[in-house]
Amino acid sequence: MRHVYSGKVREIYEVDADDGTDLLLVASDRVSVYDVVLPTPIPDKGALLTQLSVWWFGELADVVPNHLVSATDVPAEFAGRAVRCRRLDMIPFECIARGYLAGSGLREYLATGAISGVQLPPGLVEGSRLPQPIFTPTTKVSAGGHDAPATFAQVAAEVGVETAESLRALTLEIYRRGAQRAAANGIIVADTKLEFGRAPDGGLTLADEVLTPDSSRFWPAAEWAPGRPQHAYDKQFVRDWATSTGWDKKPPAPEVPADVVAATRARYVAAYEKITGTVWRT
Ligand code: Q0Z
Repeated sequence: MRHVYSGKVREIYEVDADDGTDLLLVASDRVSVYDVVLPTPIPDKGALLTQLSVWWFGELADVVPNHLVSATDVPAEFAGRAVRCRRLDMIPFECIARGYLAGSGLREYLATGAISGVQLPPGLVEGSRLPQPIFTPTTKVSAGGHDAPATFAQVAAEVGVETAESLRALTLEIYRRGAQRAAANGIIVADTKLEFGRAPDGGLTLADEVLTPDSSRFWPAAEWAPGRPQHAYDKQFVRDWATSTGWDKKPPAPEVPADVVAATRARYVAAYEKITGTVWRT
């Protein structure tokens, strides 16, 4: 097993397989707030997000093939919080679908009236529901830099118009499925970020993690109120607590008290249980 990449809260390893090399995507229990990783882990967060993503791969298997090889054939030290997956030739864009206005999409809309070249009506505010979900890809920028919006034409110029159309259709269909299932259980999926690659046979394949609170904005539907920043389904307690301490949002972050850890863990468990309709173990 060779370590090949570290993100803020996840790692990638290479592992030998019968037919070459597989990747191991390992999710930690670390959580980041205001882009800073907290010193206190959230127990089971890595497993909850990994198992939610694995559940979605199964649910979406009729829409698109995925990179998953096994969620159980992983080293014992990573049990439950890692997936073995096929290494793909990755598409060099983040495929983002948005149904609501937030984050970088909100900033771009306020500055230009459009997001990634998709024109939107005037008068929308932070948290507004969009007239329909839109495909707003971004270029991938390596460590440090921020992803930049890409228009559909830019994606098409790089990967071909046929592939760009497939990416848009798949991204919007996956968002629709996720948003519908979450909404039926009190969770708004404001947006979601997907990664695709090509398998050796050339087929477009869904990769990375899918419809988790780390790759998407989950909002409690009961608290949705356009015109102000929305409450994050998963991190709201820890954000509110961090603000209440007077922390300046620069590293290092303070240790998180046990009640805030427990409330945050309960949110990840609730998201998993509401979306999958199954009970989390332990
Ligand atoms: C996914 C990422 C993570 C940091 C590369 N099946 C695949 N084949 C080739 N590359 C990837 C995948 Cl999933 C790939 N990422 C995103 C995942 C930690 C970054 F666990 N980067």
